Amino acid sequence: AGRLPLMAGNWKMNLNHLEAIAHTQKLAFALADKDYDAVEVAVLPPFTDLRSVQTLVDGDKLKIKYGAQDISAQDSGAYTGEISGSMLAKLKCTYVAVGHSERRQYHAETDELCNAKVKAAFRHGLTPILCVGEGLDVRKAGDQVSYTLAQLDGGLKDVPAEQAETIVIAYEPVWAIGTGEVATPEDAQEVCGAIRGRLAELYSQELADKVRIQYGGSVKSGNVAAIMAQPDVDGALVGGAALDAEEFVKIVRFRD
Ligand code: 2PG
Repeated sequence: AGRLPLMAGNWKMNLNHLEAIAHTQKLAFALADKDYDAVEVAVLPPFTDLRSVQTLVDGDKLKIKYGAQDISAQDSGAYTGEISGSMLAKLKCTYVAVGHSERRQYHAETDELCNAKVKAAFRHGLTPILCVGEGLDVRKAGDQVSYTLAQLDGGLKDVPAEQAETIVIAYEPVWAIGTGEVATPEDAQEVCGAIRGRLAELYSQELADKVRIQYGGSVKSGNVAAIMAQPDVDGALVGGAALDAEEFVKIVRFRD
């Protein structure tokens, strides 16, 4: 429905600031010969690499966007080790991931905290990529849709429509993350379609039709096209395969 696909590379805790420069140069070079108006490309480096990436892509014609992997729910103050939305905005980040399953798992992030982070991102003009998705037990019980929609409801609580219409949702089934086990295109579509349906219930069909919903979990150049062919999948959040610049470029060029 005219949604611009968003292919985003989540570097997780990989690549130091010098490696980030080399990697981003490779991406810029490989994408330079193409007009990428039809696909939006973004990278989510560690905080310590953001300045390096900004220096390379600031004001370029390549339209490689970037953002952070997390954000503090607070705006400033005595929160040792946290990074605020205003700091990310100052570095001209476009996106910020919120509630990635690794944050939920290793840092005990709740839906309530994710909701506060979504609001913090919007306060600072950043676009949240809200990550949702079920673990293996939930999938085995067949409860993936209700589980994921509950995370969606929690993350969007009291978020007004004018903000919600710009959010990106990433459906990432935890059992498919970094495991090499990819969801089938039908699995991805089932939940992504349900997410769009819930957005229509929470807001409106017009709004739901605007929101981009990514799939994430062991996306590679070999499986991306089939996943992207699903009607409610509008992009991919790519982890492991995004660390190889050549492979990530192939994923971005899934239509070629
Ligand atoms: C993740 C996914 C996608 P991977 O954890 O977000 O980002 O990682 O592609 O390695 O499964």
